[in-house]
Parts: sequence; C-alpha cells; structure tokens
Amino acid sequence: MAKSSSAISAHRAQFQQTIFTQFCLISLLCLASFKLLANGDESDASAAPALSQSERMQWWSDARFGMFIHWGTYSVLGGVYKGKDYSKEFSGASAEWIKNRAKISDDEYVKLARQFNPTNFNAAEWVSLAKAAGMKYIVITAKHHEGFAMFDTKVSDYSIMKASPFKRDIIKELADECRKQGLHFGVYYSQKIDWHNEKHPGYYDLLKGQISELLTNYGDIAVMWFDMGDGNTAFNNELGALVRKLQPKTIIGSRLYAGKMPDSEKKYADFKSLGDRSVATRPVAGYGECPMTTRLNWAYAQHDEHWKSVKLLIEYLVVDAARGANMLLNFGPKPDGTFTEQDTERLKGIGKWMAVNGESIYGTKASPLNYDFPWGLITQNTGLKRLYLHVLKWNPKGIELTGILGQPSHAYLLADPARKDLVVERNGDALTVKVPAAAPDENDSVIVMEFADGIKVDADAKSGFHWKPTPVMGLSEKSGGKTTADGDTKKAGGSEKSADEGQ
Ligand code: FHN
Repeated sequence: MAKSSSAISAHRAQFQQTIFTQFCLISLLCLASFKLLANGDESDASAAPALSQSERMQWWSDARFGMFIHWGTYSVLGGVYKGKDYSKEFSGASAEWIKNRAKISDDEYVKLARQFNPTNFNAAEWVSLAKAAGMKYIVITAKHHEGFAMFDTKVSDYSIMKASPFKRDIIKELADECRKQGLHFGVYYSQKIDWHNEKHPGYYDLLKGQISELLTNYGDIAVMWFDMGDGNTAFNNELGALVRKLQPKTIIGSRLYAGKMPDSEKKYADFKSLGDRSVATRPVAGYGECPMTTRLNWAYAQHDEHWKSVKLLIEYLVVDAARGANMLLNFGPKPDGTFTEQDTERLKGIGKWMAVNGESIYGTKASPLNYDFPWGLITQNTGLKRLYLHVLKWNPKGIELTGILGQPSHAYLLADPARKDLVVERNGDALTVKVPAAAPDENDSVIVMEFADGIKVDADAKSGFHWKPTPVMGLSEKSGGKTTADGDTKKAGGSEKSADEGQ
C-alpha cells in the first residue's frame, strides 16, 4: 500500500539517523584501534599476550651460567696511567674506573678512543670460548661509566664507529655470532653514571635513545644489565617500561634501581643482582645472579695477579646453583681484542668439568634442604627426580646425606659413563653412599641419586650452612679467595655489598 509523503519523510529521517549512528560507532572503533596500535599498548587485544615473568625467565633460570664482559677504551690503559697502577685500589672500583681514580680530564680521556683498535677481535672466537665453557648467555658492556658506546649509536659521536679507528659495531658482531651459535645475548648499560655525557642537557634523552637503539637494531636482546641504579624511581620505571615495550622478552636486572630499594618496589626487575664478586651465602628467593670475576678487576688490568683457580670458580658456580642462583663470570679482554691466557685457561678448565657434569647445573633448582654438608652441596632436578651431590671434599669412608626420605632407586657417579650402581646404606636418618677411594674429579665429583617416587624431604631435618665462600675482593687473597667448609665469613676487604644485600 503506497505510503503518505509524511510517512516517507519520517522513514527517511529514521534511516538517516541509523546510518549516522553506525558511522559514529565505526569511527570510534577505528579511532580506538589506531590509538592502541599507536601506543603499542600491551593490552591491545590483537597484540601477543603479555609474557609472565616465569615464561620470560625460564631459559635464564635453566642456564645458571653466563659470561660477563667488561671491554671499552679503559682497556687500552689496563689499569695504569702515567706509570701509576690503579688496578689495586679497591673499594669496589676496578680498572674500568681509571678515569675517575686517576682524575683524568674528559678532554684527555676521550683521546684514548683513538688508540682503541682491537684488530684481533673475533666474535666467533669469543662466543666459541663461552660456549665451550658451558656458558649459555653473554652480557657485554655496550656503554660503561666512561660513556663510550661500543655500538653504532646515532645519538652520540663518542662511539666505536665515530671516535675510534676500529669503526666496527662490536655489539652487532657479537649479537649475530651469539644467535649463530645458540647463545643468548645481553648488554650491560650504565644508565646512571656516564662521565662523558651525564652533564649533557639532553642526557636522559640520550639514554633513552641509546637503549632504544640497542633494543631495535640488534635483534633479540636477552638481558638488559643496568648498573648502579639511583633513587629516581620514576625515571628508572620509564626505562623499564621502554625495554618492556620494545622487547617484552628482554630480562631486566635489579640494578636498574638503587640496591637499597625494597625488591617489591623494583617494578621491572626480573632478577636480583647480588653483590659484586659475591657468591650466594644462602638460598635465594626468586631469581638471583652473582657477578663474579676471575681476578680482582672487571676490566683488563696489566698487573692484577689475583687469579682465582678453576677449582674455586667451579666451587662458586656450584654454591650459587645449590642456592638457586646463576653465576655471571666476568672477563676483561685485552685492548687488541683477545682474552688473556689466564682467562682462556680458566674457561677451558671449567668447560672440561661442565662437559661431564653440566646436567648437575643446567635446569636444576636449589637444594631441597635448607642446609649443606661438610663434603659439599646439593642441586636437584625435580622433573628427573634426581639429586646431585656435589662432593667438593671427598671422603673415601663414604658420603653421608641427611634429610632425605626413602631409598634411592639408583645412585651413580655422573662421571661414570657406565653409571655403575653405588651402594647406599641407610642408618636411621642418614644415607651413606659407598664411594671409590679416589675422587673421580679434582674439582667437584658429582654423585647422582635417583628416586623413582620423587624426592622427599624430612621437614624436621636441620643443620647449618658449611660453605660460606670468602669472596675475593681484598688484596689479602693472593690465590683468590677460598670456600671453606664451616668457613669463616670474614670479608676479604673492599667495600663490596654482601651477597644478601644484592644491588
Ligand atoms: O661500577 C661498576 C663496576 O665498574 C663494574 O661494572 C661492576 C660490575 O658488577 N658494577 C659497578 C660496581 O658495582
């Protein structure tokens, strides 16, 4: 039936209103989507779901062992300036602090860059050394306190590309090589101290610019190892948010913040960086990492003879792992781009042990017992239902273990390819493993105990921590600290924070 003209007009008006309403709705939806995309908002429904901390940390926690590298123009001096050796000055400093310790003017110091020409640098060699030593990640100084960028930064001319004759992007070469050899690659970045740029009016922008460059131009950056964080929490969180936005998988260390700050306020910290040259003195809550040196200095020093033995470094790795922490072992390459002979020896010695015993470190968790033994410490792999007894002090009469319930279904020396069963006798609360007269390994002999029904602990078992390493800091430990059963915990000197303080 034909409609009256007024009815037609009313209908047209209603139709137009509907179209307009729909147009507004669609526009709002488009605007919202553009806004979300523009902000890279993690909550954007179309973006990948936010990564949980445990997902981000899984590889890192399984790795337990990484390589730290301190390398920059300070390496040219090797701790010596105008004939004076500054590498023995302690209170936490080290050869990479020479500009500060020798009070070198900036105009004078920046000339060093012209001498930084590491023509023997070979990323493949460095990464192969780390890999053969059993290390799963590398963290190198992209910019230390001197302010010199070891990468192709566009926000500063004080870099390896523009201020040195080398003109190669060290960070890129190492990042590419780590990817090729299957190691995770991370960078150390000094975000608080920068003796060259910090007075620069746009210093904060320079920091954000360089951090953005590192997280944009070099592929996956596994770790951002910030250092000497201060109390400017708002800015620290701004840097943390920037890392999260650019690479959500990047792990952030606690030194983004001031060490004294409560862990609960370190919003973006994924792991607790324990004190310099420290070893975990008790089980670590959450994720912890102990940065350790092979000598006293972090950077290359011509006259630092305080070398730690392979045995001691393996003990430190074991003590850290038994208490749920990673060890990040540092190396200070020479200005020509090679590692010192002593460091190479240590890497090879640790690698020899790791090749046989790596299973007792990788993918393990802290001991199920809140104590250890005069003979050594324990790591565990709950998935494999295995305890690893790290026997640092061999006893031919047998190795006694308390606090574990039941009887192992299998016990053997990890170094024994035949995995020949060892006799394990129970005497009340204690299990005693009958062992060969001679220790299979001069550094650390590992006994594996398998429990078909899983590892069960006597909750009432109590004892103490016998292994309290004396970190090597002061000059008194010529041979490089010692880990002593029932050890005295005297600090060897220096003003390093204790392991528990963390940073
Ligand atoms: O001042 C730095 C030092 O040079 C070195 O880089 C260490 C490594 O953990 N961090 C700071 C001191 O704690």
